[in-house]
Amino acid sequence: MSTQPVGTRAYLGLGANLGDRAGALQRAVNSLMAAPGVEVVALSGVYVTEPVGGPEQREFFNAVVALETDLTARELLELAQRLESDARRIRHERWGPRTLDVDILLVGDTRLDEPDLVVPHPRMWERGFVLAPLADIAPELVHEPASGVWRGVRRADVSLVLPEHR
Ligand code: X6L
Ligand code: MG
Ligand code: MG
Repeated sequence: MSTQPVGTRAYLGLGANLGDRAGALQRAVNSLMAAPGVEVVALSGVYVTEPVGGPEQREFFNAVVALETDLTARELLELAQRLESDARRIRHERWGPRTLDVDILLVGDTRLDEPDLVVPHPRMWERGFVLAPLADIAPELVHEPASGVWRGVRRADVSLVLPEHR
């Protein structure tokens, strides 16, 4: 039995490198499942990834989730920011450690170029910590490296789960 509306396929990138990293990613998935107008349709594996950019900091856990949604990219950004705020994300320095990061990667064929929201995410195609998990659930979108492995990226020993629809 389907619950929520379905519409556009969207992909969100999740990252965390402070506190309970796996817990933060799973709570984000749970909140997305509970959000009106959003159905989570696929979860990537969880990857342990070397931090890119910013200060010396702990390794990240990264994952990608696929949604079917009737929300716009802008509405998805507001939802993403609510999840970050629920995770008590505090912005110290640029590219610094965070309890939860939720990035809008792709929203159907939406193209947006606004000061606070660029879709598709302009740097996603260069980042192994996005492409490795994205390849799990949308391999047709990803050119895997000739070496067959993403640098600085390995599978974590934890997985995300989809809670039952309510
Ligand atoms: C030169 C200078 C080359 C800066 C790259 C790349 C900066 C990515 C910021 C860069 C540069 C970012 C994550 C992360 C961040 C994450 C991992 C960012 C924003 N977020 N590293 N670094 N996972 N592994 O989610 O993406 S900060
Ligand atoms: Mg990010
Ligand atoms: Mg972000």
